[in-house]
Amino acid sequence: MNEKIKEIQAEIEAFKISSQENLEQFRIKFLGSKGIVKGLFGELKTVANEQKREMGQLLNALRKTAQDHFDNAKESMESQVDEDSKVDVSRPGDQIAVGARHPLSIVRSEIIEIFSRIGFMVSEGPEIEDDWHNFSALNFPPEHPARDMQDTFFIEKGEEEIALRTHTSSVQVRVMENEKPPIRTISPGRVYRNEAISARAHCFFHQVEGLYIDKDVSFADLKQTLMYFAKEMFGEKAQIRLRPSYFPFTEPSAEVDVSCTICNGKGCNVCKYTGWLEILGCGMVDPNVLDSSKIDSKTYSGFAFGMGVERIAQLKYRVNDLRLYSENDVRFLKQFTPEM
Ligand code: 2U9
Repeated sequence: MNEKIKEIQAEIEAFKISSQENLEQFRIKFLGSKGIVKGLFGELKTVANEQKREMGQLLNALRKTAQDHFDNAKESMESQVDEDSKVDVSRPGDQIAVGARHPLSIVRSEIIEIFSRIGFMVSEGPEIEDDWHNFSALNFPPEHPARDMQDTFFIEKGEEEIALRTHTSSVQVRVMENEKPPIRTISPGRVYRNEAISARAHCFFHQVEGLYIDKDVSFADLKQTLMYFAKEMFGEKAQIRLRPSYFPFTEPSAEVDVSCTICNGKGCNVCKYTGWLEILGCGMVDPNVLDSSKIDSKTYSGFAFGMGVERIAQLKYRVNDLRLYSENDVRFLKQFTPEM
């Protein structure tokens, strides 16, 4: 038995463990419950009593040799894994390129937020409209030039005229048809006009139009609402002025300027030395428009306004070419979201 133990000792020491598979084979062969070492312990009972103590000590030493061989191989294999994959867990991770919000989206959200703080709801509607909601209900006379193919993209001409909406007032006509006053709503959305594309014109752009209908709504309410908007959007120092204008759907109508945000009204090349920048149009809703949507113009009055989101963004960000908004050049787009 002494000889046998020596042979196995040599066999253990010579066993090269180079893989997880080898390691498991070694364990089963020498240290397992049916392994060689266990088997030798079983043979102890056949050994003469006077040799039992010595053999026991030899077997314990053998078991320790096998266990040490196993533990060392396992440990060096584990450190090998780290060495091979060379993972530096303290390294900062790769940066993930995040997208940026589109400037028109940022400005649209800001406009919506400003008006929602004074109780305006948001209403949306279809971009493809019928003649009634886009023109007739808004008091456009049959011969109005906007009804011309040159100004509007028609999808179907004839009895039932279908076109891409030219303003989001059409959405507000739908609100008036479906809801009773008081109505306080804004309609953000894309609108289409048949224009040649240039730095100052595009065949689509974005609007936010507002409508407020109730008993006793006055022009003073309109002015104060727009003053509040201008100060929230352009800062506490902003002033507004109203110039008379004309729209088929409002009477009286006005165009609204804000004091130049660059020179505070002193005059500079942005405001062309006038001190003022045009930002929106507005007016009292024409009684014909109320009556067309079955809102009694003798009981109710209202004001409305409309603005181009591109125009507001242009003043806020000094973007002077409308085409930039739809070219999706990432060098342009990534400039508007503040660093995170
Ligand atoms: C209803 C009745 C009236 C909305 C209005 C304007 C004046 C206006 C322009 C600003 C620049 C369009 O984007 S723009 O080209 N809009 O000047 N819009 S009043 O009037 C309405 C809306 C809905 C039922």
